[in-house]
Amino acid sequence: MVVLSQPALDDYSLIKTCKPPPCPLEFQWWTSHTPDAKTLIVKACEFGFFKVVNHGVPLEFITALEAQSLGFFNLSQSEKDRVGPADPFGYGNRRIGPNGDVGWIEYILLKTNPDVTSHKTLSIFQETPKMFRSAVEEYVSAVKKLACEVLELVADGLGIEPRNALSKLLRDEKSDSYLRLNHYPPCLELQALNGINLLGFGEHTDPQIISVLRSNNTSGLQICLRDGTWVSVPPDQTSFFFNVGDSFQVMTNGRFKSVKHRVLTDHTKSRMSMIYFGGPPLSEKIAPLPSLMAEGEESLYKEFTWCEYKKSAYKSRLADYRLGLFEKK
Ligand code: GA4
Repeated sequence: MVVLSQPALDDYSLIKTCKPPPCPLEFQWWTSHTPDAKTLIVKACEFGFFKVVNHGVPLEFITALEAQSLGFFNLSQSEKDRVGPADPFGYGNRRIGPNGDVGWIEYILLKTNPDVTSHKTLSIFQETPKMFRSAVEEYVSAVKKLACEVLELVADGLGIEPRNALSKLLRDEKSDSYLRLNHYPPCLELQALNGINLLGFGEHTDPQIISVLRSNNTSGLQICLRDGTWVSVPPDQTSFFFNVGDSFQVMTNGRFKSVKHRVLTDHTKSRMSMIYFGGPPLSEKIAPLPSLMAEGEESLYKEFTWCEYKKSAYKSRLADYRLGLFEKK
């Protein structure tokens, strides 16, 4: 039996935060009821991060999954450890990825298209109440539908035909998409130290096409602006936050930006977030869409498949600039 010791408090990065910086101007708000929604959504993707309101995902799906996840995180450590450590699927505690990254977090990472190889996904479902599996399934299918609607609107805005050219990658039964349920406990040890926060999830970009995040009403999520400033995203438990992933940046030859983000822990309140990572099938070639290329425009990136990118991502540290290896010099 291998027993992994937990990292000590000194192993976590401490972040000194001054006054929370204001919300950036570029921060985009989008509603499907706006007539020029397709233009706005393209602008939002160029920025790389936006919030979707009036999304149509039933509130009961959101609250059911939050309650089921909390039920799991409230189990004793030994019960949770039965479905860990994350490999990358399953229950993970403090360790993120296979290369030494740590954060003040515990989580469940699941494949959304279960197959026999994702044994950890199956074992989580076997170890938790039946309600957990149905809450995951209902939530994922509603959020995936929303992500596909957004991708179709983006396709309209960019003039990509057919309009399901992007969304079909997420709808494909072989789509390599994940659901991540994150629990950031409050860090009581740091309560007395005003202005010092623990890093819950270190800075990174998401490798996939698009990520859809919903959190409870606790702050912590920050995004990095082009000039390197970190800004806090005000929490909004009724909306979904979208971010462009590395693959989407490549598919638009750098026009859309995969924005760096991170999570700082709150001293007093626990933060819960659930993120759907929409990825293509493993064999999909990730390359700029021909219809988006101007005459004579060259791809900024070497050719690669999603499988190759993912393998390379799992050899990297969280904060690494993963696309660097695939850029044409
Ligand atoms: C970041 C986005 C998703 O959470 C994730 C993460 C994955 C993991 O936690 O297993 C990675 C990270 C993420 C990128 C680099 C590698 C892989 C941890 C890590 C150090 C599930 C994903 O797809 O990539």
